Amino acid sequence: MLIKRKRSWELPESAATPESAYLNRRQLMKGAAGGTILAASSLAASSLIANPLLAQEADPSAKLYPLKRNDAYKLDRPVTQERLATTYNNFYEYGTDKSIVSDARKLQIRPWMVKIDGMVEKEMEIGIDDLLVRMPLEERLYRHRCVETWSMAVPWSGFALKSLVEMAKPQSGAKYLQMQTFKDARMAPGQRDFLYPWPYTEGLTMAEANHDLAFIATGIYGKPMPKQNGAPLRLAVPWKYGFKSVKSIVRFTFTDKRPKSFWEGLQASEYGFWANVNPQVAHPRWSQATEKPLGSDERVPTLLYNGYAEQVADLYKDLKGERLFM
Ligand SMILES: Nc1nc2c(c(=O)[nH]1)N[C@H]1C(S)=C(S)[C@@H](COP(=O)(O)O)O[C@H]1N2
Ligand SMILES: [Mo]
Repeated sequence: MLIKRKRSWELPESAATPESAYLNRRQLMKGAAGGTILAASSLAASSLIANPLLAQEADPSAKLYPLKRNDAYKLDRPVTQERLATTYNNFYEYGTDKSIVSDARKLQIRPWMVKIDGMVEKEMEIGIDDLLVRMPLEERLYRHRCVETWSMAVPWSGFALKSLVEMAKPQSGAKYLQMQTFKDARMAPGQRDFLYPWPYTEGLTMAEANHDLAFIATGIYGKPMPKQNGAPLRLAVPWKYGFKSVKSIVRFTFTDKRPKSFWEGLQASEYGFWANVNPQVAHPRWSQATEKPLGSDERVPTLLYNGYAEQVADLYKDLKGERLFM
């Protein structure tokens, strides 16, 4: 059998060689903007490089944005530059390095049907634009901490996950909410790699899904979600490592069985179901004590539950036997 690659790699590998891809990109941008006289065509090209959002086709939901910010969600640090948060991405469907912006253009975001199934009163399917009309949309400032130790702070647009749960009317026996990314190798070349357990899957307990902080993001920086960030809808659970925040969701399944996530399926000894941020619990191969905000030259201390302990610690008080931080 053909094994293309060894097994202890992936997320970790980029932790070891962090921002090289991004730095190259930045040099490219500098070069493009540096010339004083630019022909019209190269001017257009350089603005595409400088702002990948411009390089995407118009999003039919664009008129909904920007949304009113909910000031209850505050940051303790500056907002990450838009250009960094929208060009330095993890999206394995489009490749394992961080520079997947141009590959992600293959993602077709309309029509986009979202299925809600499993232990619900009535299974349903709803198009993204109908869903956006039904949900209470707002903007929130959230931190994001990748297990690889880079971090960012961004304004997400979207709605509380609990609003979707309410619409779904789960049965009383439902214990977990499983969320899945689309599976279509024609628009996601990475999915041709059969060593990964596609589709990307994540899950939360019902208590987590109903927590105020659990958010479905449909935009960022006051605009519809760029493809590379997980258009047209992705999860944002800021007290957990970034891999929990599954992108480009097509299915929400209510179930009484704990979902097995993509990363658990690959390497259960390193990536678990809970994945709550804790600076004192090291990943088996590196420390989680500090992090590097995108765009910063210095590492800063990582906080318990990524700074959201006050809001979420209670969710876990009766779960001491669980591996909550992996
Ligand atoms: N479908 C899917 N969702 C995903 C991933 C992925 O590879 N595929 N990567 C995860 C990881 S590891 C992180 S850190 C965040 C990155 O989100 P961003 O690119 O918007 O910063 O998306 C998460 N969601
Ligand atoms: Mo991540």
